[in-house]
Amino acid sequence: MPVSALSGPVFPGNFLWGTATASYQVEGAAAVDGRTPSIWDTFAHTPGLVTNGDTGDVACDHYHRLEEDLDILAELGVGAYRFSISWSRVLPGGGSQLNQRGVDFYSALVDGLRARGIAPVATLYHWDLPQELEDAGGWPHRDTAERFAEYAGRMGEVFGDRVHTWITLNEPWCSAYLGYGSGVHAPARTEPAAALAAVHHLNLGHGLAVRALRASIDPAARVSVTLNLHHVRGESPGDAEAVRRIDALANRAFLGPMLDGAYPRDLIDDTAAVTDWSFVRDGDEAAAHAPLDLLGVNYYNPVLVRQWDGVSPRSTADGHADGAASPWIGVTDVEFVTQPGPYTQMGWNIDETGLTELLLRLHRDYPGLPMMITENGAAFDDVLDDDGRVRDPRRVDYLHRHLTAVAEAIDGGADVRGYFVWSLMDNFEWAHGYGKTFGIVHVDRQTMRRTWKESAHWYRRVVAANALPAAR
Ligand code: IFM
Repeated sequence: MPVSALSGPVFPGNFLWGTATASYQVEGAAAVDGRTPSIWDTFAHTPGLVTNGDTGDVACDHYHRLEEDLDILAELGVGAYRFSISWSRVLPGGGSQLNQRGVDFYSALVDGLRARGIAPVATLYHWDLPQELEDAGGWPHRDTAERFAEYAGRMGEVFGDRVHTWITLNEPWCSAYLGYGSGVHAPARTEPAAALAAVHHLNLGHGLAVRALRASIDPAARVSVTLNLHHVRGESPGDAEAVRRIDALANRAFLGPMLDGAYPRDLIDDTAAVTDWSFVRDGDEAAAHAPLDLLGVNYYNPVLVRQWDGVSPRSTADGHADGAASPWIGVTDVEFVTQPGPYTQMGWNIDETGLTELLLRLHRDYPGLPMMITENGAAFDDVLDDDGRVRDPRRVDYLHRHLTAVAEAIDGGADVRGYFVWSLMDNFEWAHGYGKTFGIVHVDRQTMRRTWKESAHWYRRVVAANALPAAR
């Protein structure tokens, strides 16, 4: 890779730089203009489920501060912005009647981005299922996949001439395993078989949605899905079986149907005690396998596993196992090993080498498929100093490391087309509430005032140069 005047790697000429957010995490206006509750409204309003009793009722008030936030994006100089559409804002109750006021909000967002030369990247589902669809069974129920495809088609009809890239699902791993397995996410169910049925109906819904989108959008628009693929390492060569098990559940459960048209046999065998997978009907795997233009990759940290000896206390340090139930359905003989620091505010270890390795693996396994980093970033306990500055050198260091890792993957042949920082601004970090701050822009919880952190100033320079500085 060439070296810039900044002396760090230069990215390819058409590399897409962006930032990302999600509807429930930033919009607020939860009961405004016809929006109805999603499973996250219900979850957040259930006492004890979210730290401090925080909710997304107001979030960052992005709904009412759209112009200000669009101007921040323009000043950052990013080429793209990844946001998500709240299903229950545009189709209240998960029904079929379009809510014009909800549509108007996203129209203003999309048009405001385009007017500023920023490409809209729209995620259709970032975890906020309309509550009525959960009441009817949620993702373990086949009908939800069909409803999702209908919703996708409607969005394609409305925004299909203006959205640059569509992402069907964000991190279906979380929707299925954290929502229905460990229950630390909405809808807080702890039903292992239902979690695997949810995996399947998310895969199916994705494939049906891709087809529905393609029928209505500009043929030049790209269609993608975002997966939080886990880069799984074994503690020693003897842990290969543990790696295979976790890779099957975390990664191949989605990559298999979506990109290869079949569930991996080992996944079906590993989970045979939990379900017989009879919810997979003839033709479903082919339906889930819809050609994609891009694969969205979210990366935060690698995981380290080993075979459990069955005697010593079993370690579950995977960063997600804070509920009583496990998200790792059917896995009783694998331990998640605590990795060396440093750690982010989430307790996630910082190790960018996993990102290079993951991208090179995907490049090997799916050689013709371009990729985009649709999320990467870190939470730290940032402080707004008396002089009005937020000094966040650890975030700058994290971003520099991970962008260097992306550059190395590109050097190794991986076709990576873009990078989106998670997140544009501090926001509602799900069950952790507002205490975990990922933003490059600080949001004052009382006044909603936005303040650029030093990482935002740094990112602006990187975007402008299309290159990294040599030193962090
Ligand atoms: O905030 C989340 C986001 O919604 C999905 N990916 C991971 C982020 C950090 O936890």
